[in-house]
Amino acid sequence: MAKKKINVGLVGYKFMGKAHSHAYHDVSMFFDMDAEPVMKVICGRDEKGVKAAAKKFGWKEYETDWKKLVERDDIDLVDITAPSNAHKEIAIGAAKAGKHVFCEKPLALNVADAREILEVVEKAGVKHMINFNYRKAPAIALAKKMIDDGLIGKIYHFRGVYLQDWIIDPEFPIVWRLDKSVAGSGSHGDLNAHIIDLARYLVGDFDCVVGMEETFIKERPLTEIGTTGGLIAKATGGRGEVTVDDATLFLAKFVNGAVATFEATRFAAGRRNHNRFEINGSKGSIVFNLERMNELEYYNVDDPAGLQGFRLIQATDPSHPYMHAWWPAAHIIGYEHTFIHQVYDLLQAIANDTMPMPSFVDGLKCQEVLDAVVKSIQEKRWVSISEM
Ligand code: SOE
Repeated sequence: MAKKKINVGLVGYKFMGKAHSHAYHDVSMFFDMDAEPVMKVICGRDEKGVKAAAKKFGWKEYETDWKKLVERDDIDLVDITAPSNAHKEIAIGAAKAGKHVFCEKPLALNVADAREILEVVEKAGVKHMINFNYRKAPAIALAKKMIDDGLIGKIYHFRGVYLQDWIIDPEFPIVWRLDKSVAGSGSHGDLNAHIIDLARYLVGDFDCVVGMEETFIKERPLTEIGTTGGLIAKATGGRGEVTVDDATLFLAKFVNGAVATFEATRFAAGRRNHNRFEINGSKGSIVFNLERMNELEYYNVDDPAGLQGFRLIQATDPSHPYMHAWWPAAHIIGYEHTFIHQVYDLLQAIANDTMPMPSFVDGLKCQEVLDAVVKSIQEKRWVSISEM
């Protein structure tokens, strides 16, 4: 039987646009799919840039207006990789036009907007997925299975850090990720969003939080128009105010009684993309570090005395999550593969009429924690998630 074709319209063509394009391009080469993605249309405001991206990434056509894209009859799925302040309008427009929606994190600039987006997609009856791609790293999916199988017992601690250093130079210019009106927040929404989601996935729902934040460099050069790409940009002569946090740290309690610490910063010299967590339970511990993303450390309290210690599991065996589709054991995979796994889960869910995970419900729950931390900083107190 011919596979169902899913026509994709992608908004955005920079760092995340490229990662998503690559995922659609490669997914059916490796995974057996119930549906086939068609890289139909890529959309961006700058015609020259989007036209070049369409050619380079393999999209059939391009558009310069997302409103036209979402109204097209030949699009089934709208994928949003534009900056955070554009998520709400595009996601709502796409859902109202009957399209399935896939959106980059964080879902919105605040809880009220995230809630509105969720209401609209649910009312429209479309599939929705948020791109918390680290859930799809085989080692993390394996950690989830080990926890669900009871291998580390009752969880006591989650200790998460997401450390970067790409803006440590005070002369690095103000790109959109440093502009509150576009990004919503700085390291908090960009990096804590990921580790909050991982904590929810692996430990459970949050109960309450208390946090602190710092903006170390309060003023920076402006960005020369057209020079932004990924995490690079050129400075102009003018200067402007940095309106987001450089670092946000917080403590949390989970509903199941576990406790946690979180730290997100863009000022950890030498830490380029250090997304690491440790989970301690009554029967053992699990440690993950994105810089060694094919590995998972596991400690079992029941190992014989005298032989105890952390063992290193290579999460590359064909029996590990997603790894059947790739190479023989220990032929490692990378960052871009997490997007392929995410897109695989999304397309399979659409083909089989199920809701992909993580969905916008997870996007909203993450936003509630993000906003609760901000409220706790503003009001200098513990904030319960139920207040949000
Ligand atoms: C930049 O901080 C960034 O690309 C984030 O936006 C991503 O979500 C994260 O996966 C890596 O770092």
